[in-house]
Amino acid sequence: MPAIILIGAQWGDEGKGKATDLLGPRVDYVVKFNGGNNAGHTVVVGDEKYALHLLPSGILTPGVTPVIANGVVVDIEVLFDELTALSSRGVDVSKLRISANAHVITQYHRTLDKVTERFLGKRQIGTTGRGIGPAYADKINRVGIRMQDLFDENILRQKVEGALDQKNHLLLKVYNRRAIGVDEIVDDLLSYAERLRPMVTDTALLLHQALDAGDTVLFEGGQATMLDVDHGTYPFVTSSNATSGGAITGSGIAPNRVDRVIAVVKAYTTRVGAGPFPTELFDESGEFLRSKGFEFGTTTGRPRRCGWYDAPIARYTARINGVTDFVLTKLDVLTGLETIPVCVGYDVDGTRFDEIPVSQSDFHHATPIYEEFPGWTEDITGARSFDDLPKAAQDYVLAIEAMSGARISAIGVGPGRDAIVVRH
Ligand code: 2SA
Ligand code: GDP
Ligand code: MG
Repeated sequence: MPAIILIGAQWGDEGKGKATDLLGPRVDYVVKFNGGNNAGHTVVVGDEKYALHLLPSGILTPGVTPVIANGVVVDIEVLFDELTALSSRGVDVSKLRISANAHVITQYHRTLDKVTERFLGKRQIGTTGRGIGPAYADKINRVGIRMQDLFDENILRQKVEGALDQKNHLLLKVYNRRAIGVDEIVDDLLSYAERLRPMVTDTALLLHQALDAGDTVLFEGGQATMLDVDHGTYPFVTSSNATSGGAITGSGIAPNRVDRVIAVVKAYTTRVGAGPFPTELFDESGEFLRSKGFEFGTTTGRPRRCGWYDAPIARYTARINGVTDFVLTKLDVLTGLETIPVCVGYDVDGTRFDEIPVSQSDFHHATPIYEEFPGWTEDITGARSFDDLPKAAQDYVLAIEAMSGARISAIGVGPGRDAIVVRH
């Protein structure tokens, strides 16, 4: 099983960090291929809790080589802060490798992210404010700064000048902000160059060689399918490809090398930021899920919007990503509910949709059609095999499996590393 892609099935925070960590001992390389420090992965190891943003979660497994591939946008200050924090807790970070082609998030990207959101007013996306969108916009506009540019001062200066030309105009004339100086950006970036040099390499070549040697490579997606810039609820998305296709372009590994695509899916649904969310709850059930599931952003601390499981979303994810296995997380959070509704389709102004409507306006107006399943009251956090689960919990899992387009291979029953039921 040499190349595995692991992605989020819904709007993020499904528990990808924990799922990655779980596969850790069987994996030689863990590759982050999209996004940046907008991600927030919480991994609980014994009594220790780690919150990772820019670094792949696999960094916590001894012996694994973590890789930040070309599809990632890197805030270098955050990178060193995270590396220092992990080192001080005894985690070996010396093997980290970063693509020479990965783009850099600078101060002007962070500034633009924040001012753009403020100017959008009611139409805000609810970004994490980390400069992700503006950094990807520069990449597509061909005015981005790449890791390799940090090793050539002349090139770096030219590129920063080019990038700032338009931005300073915008900051001064439109947003009424101060202009940003070329020197302050160049000096800041150059100050990291020597520390970065040993980490920066051709990661596509490194990963090809690893696969040729029979090593196992895990591609760890940030955010999730419904936040993908092409396949998500645009414009309420992040600015990268969070789907399995993003693992290909974001790393330089070809599609025919991939053996398995694992989607992590929560037993209910959450979302942070704005945008359509048909099963969202505004009553005490939503509050129940938020407080019991501790649904607050790992990066920003924002309360997450909560709702029931949405089977058409799971089926969509299965199709778009070529999912071979689902990891179902947070089943324990549903314990204590009398009945559990599952969305099986939508009503849009009197018309029934069994699949996600292609029109974003329809999706905004979609009212979920629910099927109800009986709940359970038994504590399931100690379950380690499917037979340990109460009959109602087993039936819930089997019912959503039948609707979701791929088998459910593992079930999370608590935040801890060992709180998992493995089925396949
Ligand atoms: P951005 O900052 O440009 O990527 O924001 C665009 C949209 O993408 C959403 N987004 C996320 N959604 C869920 N989890 C994310 N990571 C953190 C976490 C978020 C946090 O793990 O909790 O702490 O708030 C994440 N990153 C981006 C974002 O909410 C916008 O809707
Ligand atoms: P990610 O962005 O997909 O990596 O997910 P986050 O780390 O942002 O959010 C998932 C949260 O759920 C974390 O706090 C995890 O510790 C927690 N978690 C993961 N799996 C389970 C589970 O099966 N049960 C419970 N109760 N918590 C879980
Ligand atoms: Mg998260």
